[in-house]
Amino acid sequence: METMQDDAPVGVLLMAYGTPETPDEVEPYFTHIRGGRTPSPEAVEHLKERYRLVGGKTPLLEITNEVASRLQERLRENGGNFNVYAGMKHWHPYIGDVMEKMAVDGVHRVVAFALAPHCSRISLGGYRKAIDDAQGKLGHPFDLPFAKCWHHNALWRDMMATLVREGLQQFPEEARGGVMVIFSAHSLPERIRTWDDPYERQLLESSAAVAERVGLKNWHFAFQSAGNTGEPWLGPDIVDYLDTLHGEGVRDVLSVPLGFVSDHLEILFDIDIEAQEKAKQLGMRLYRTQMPNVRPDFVEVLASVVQEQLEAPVPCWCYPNLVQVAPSRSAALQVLKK
Ligand code: FEC
Repeated sequence: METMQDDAPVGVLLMAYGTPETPDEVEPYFTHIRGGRTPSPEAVEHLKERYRLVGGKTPLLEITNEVASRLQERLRENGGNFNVYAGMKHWHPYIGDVMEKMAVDGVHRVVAFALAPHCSRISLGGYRKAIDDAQGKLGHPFDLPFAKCWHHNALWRDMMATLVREGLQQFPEEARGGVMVIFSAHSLPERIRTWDDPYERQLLESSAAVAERVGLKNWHFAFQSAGNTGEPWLGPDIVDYLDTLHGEGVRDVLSVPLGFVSDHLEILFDIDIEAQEKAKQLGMRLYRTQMPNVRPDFVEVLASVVQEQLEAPVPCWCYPNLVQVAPSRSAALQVLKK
């Protein structure tokens, strides 16, 4: 039987959505997203076309790997004993395969969280399931309290406020006061309302907190990237919402996709191509904030999420009945404090 070693590294598992690397990978990737149901050939072609329009593939994996490496560097400052890993929900390297590697590396204590700040059972539940499946399969004694959402993290809200301030600089000074800021996040099927999912509430809370930090008067929240699954999804959709704003006389818009943390298809296509085209048709000026990607202040945000999770794990709304056990504090954890 395996025994836990005190000098084993603490594992940090950053989880992201996953992205296909080639056009041939689009169909199996899409099938995985759909829980094994093969999409229609038309839907696959449509998705391939979106990848083609953003340059053939998206940088999601590279960015996630790079941020993992920078976070590891940060956590190891002053001798901290951390290994940071990146695992994907819907494509390689799958979360389960990465957890196998963590077991081989002798990791027992793990902090795992999705690179998505807000909580919904549909979204975070998929990450949780990937972890549970891997734990069941590996039979390795991981001490792994599932990380909650981290939308309330003060450093993240401060960083988002900085991104909004920087984003506003793209407009001429005299226009800035009239810019409408639209915060957005991935839409989900409307049925999440029937189980009192906290997703919408958290998104509005985050948007209001960031708006308050910047001192914004003109802001709204809209959803984006709704799927085509034959059931209603949460709205308003950002592209349609541009029509509404145009009707109200708004001409300058700053898009702030605060539900995401890196450049990927939902940003590079849905905002930079689709929403941008709509804005152009309407004669509106649309700029977007930079994504956190590998910014140093984002690495600090992630380090603080790790620290918070190690010190005081809070039950995740999606799994309120799970008993959350904090990994015991050790010297390795103290180094987070500068
Ligand atoms: O750059 C890339 O290649 C990947 C971009 C990508 C991210 C992402 C994030 C989220 N999704 C969320 C929910 C859903 C639900 C469905 C769904 C479908 C897709 C499809 C693609 C896709 N998502 Fe995604 N999502 C990304 C990409 N997503 C491609 C399939 C084609 C389409 O519908 O557009 C519907 C599943 C179904 O059909 O049954 C639900 C949520 C997030 C934000 C949290 C996170 O990042 O994990 C929520 C990035």
